[in-house]
Amino acid sequence: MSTHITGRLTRRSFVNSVGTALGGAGALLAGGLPISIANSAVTKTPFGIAVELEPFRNDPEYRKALTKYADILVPMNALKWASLRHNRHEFDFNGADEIIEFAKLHGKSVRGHALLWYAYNPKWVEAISSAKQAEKLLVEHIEQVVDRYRGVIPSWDVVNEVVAHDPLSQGNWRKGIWLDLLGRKHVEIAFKAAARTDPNAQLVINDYDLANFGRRFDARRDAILAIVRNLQDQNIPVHGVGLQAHLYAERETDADGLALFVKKLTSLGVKLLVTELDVIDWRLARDPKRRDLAVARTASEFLAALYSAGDVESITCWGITDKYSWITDVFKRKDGAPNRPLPLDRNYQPKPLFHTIEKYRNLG
Ligand code: 9MR
Repeated sequence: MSTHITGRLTRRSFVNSVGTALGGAGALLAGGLPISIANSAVTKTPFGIAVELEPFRNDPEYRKALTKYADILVPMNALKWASLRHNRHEFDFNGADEIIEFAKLHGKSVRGHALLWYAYNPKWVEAISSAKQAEKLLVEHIEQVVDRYRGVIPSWDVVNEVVAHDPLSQGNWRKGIWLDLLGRKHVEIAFKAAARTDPNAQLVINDYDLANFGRRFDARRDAILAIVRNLQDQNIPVHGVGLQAHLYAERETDADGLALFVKKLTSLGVKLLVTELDVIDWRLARDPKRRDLAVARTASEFLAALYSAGDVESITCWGITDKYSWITDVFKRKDGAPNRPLPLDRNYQPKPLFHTIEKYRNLG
């Protein structure tokens, strides 16, 4: 069922009330952003979970795990263009609203994902052919969505994956409808529209493949830094960089490269968020116990590099249980064994990855 554009969902007081509901355990971050720390001590890094609608609606154990473990909920797909914009004239907020109401009920904060992405756009958007139309549509979309959740979603992935997969051979920018029609200023347009609509929101640039050894990874980190500097040079607000952290267990972490990246971001006054953590285990040996340890080790090396270099504002996993993960669809194992990419197993029992994340969260 679709709803017409109806303006704001609820009161600004929702997010502010989270801290109070927790008996004063809510924290105001440096940027003045309230964040729920329902299950944690004041110094512990908040933990987020990306929520898939299907199990959210149908699996009571899944909802229990969200309630038990998350400080922050992130609609995994429900705020993407293809979910919201079935046609040009209507917005369908139903899925996102379900998750956000649940968050509200359970005192969780929410992150929004994502206002601009080259992928997962509806066909009618892909069919747009003029720059003028594209800009109007993009600005209108961001204004409507950010305004509806003003005071309810304090942190947004404004742009997702705008850096090319391989900047060395492709140039810095990701090809796609927004770059094709608007050029590199599509990023500026998006951040400006988000900032204008909710001046209190934390605005984040989110991307993948930023953690490993190799010139492609160096180039990707440099491209992110260049975009952040460019926005800042024009006085366009950008508050955070989201490291997706879909980590491949067979790749080596570039601890020094990552630490340097964090230090540069910190010196630019930009926060660091882990936004989509999971570990791709398709090439690990089959034995589940050893595999779980290797998965945890991969995450540990990544988190150690980050925590050695600066503050981590939040750690969000792209799901919570191995029962539901995009990795099962995209990175199937040759031996047919089920993937084990997330903190809880299929029976919702914590795995070594869970304890590793806890260990770093306790470092605050
Ligand atoms: O996990 C998401 C999957 O359910 C969707 O089908 C897919 C397309 O919308 O997006 C997946 O999430 C992606 C995220 O939005 C951006 N970073 C990569 C994630 C995994 O593909």
